[in-house]
Amino acid sequence: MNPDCLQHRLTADERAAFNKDGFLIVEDALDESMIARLIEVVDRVEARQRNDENRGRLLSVTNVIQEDDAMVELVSWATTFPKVWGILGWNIHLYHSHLDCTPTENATAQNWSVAWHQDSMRVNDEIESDPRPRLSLKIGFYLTDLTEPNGGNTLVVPGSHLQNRLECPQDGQSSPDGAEPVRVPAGSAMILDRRTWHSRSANTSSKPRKVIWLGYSYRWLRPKDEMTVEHLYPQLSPIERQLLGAGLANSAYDPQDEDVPLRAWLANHDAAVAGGSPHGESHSRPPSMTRGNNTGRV
Ligand SMILES: O=C(O)CCC(=O)C(=O)O
Repeated sequence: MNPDCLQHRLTADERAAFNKDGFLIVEDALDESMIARLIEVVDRVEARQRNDENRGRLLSVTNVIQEDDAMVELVSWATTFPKVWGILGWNIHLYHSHLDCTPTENATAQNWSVAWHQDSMRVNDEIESDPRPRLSLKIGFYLTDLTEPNGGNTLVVPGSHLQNRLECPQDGQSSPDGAEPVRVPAGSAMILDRRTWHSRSANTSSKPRKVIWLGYSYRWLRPKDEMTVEHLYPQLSPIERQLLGAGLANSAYDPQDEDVPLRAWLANHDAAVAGGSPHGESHSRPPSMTRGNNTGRV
C-alpha cells in the first residue's frame, strides 16, 4: 500500500462528525479517471443483467469485486481506506459489495417505495444491546451527480445510529423526521455506519444514478454475499488478500501476523491504530497464549 494514503487518515474532526451523525462525506474521493473506469464497470454489468423483467427498475447487483481490476483497487483506495481502518481498526475485511443503477422514473412505471432500515437485517433482531453495536460500515461511491435532491439520492437521518427504533412511515412514500437526502457531486463517497437509518429514493431526474457500495466489517463477521474472489489471490498484495477474506476460520478470532498484514503495515505507518483494540484497552489474550494451546478453550 502506498504510504501517500496516510494524508487521508481520519482526522479528529471527522471522527467526531462520524460518531455524532453516523456518516461522513469524503469529497473528491475519486478522480475523473477512476470515475470513468467504474462507470464502465457499472455499464458493463448492467448491460449483462438487464432483461425484460427488470428494465426500467432499480438494478442492484451484489458480489462485484471480481468484475474488474478497478473494483479490487477500490477496496484499499487511498482517499477512503485509511478512514475505514481509523474507525474499525486492522482486524477487518470486505464482507459485501454491490453496484446499483437507479434509472429515471421517466423510463419506467415502477411504483417506487422508500424503505427505511439499518443494515444487516437479522443482526438487528438478534443482537441484544441498546444501542446496537456498529460491527460494520459501508462506503457508497457516487459515480453520477447527486447535488439535486431528486436523483435517487441516499436518504439518511443524521444521528439515528444510536437509536434502535425510529418512527419510520412504511407507506413507501414519506420519511421520518430529520431525514435528508445526501447531496454530493460525482466522485464523492459516503462512509455510513451500518446502524444509521437510511433508504434509497426515487430518481425523478433525467439521468440514471450509478453508485458502488463496499461493506467492511470485523473479520469475524460472515460475508453477506458469495465473495467470489479466491481466484484473484495470486495477483493481490498481502493486505488486499486480507481484505478479500484470506485466512483460516479461527484467524478471524485469533489473528497471527501472517493473517493480518494490515496490522504490521500500520505498526510501521500509523502506530496508534496497530494496538489491541480500536476502542482502547484490549481484552483479548495475546496470541502466544491462544495459538496451539491444548486447553480446548476458545
Ligand atoms: O443506494 C442507496 O442509496 C442506499 C442503499 C441501501 O439502502 C443499502 O445498500 O442498504
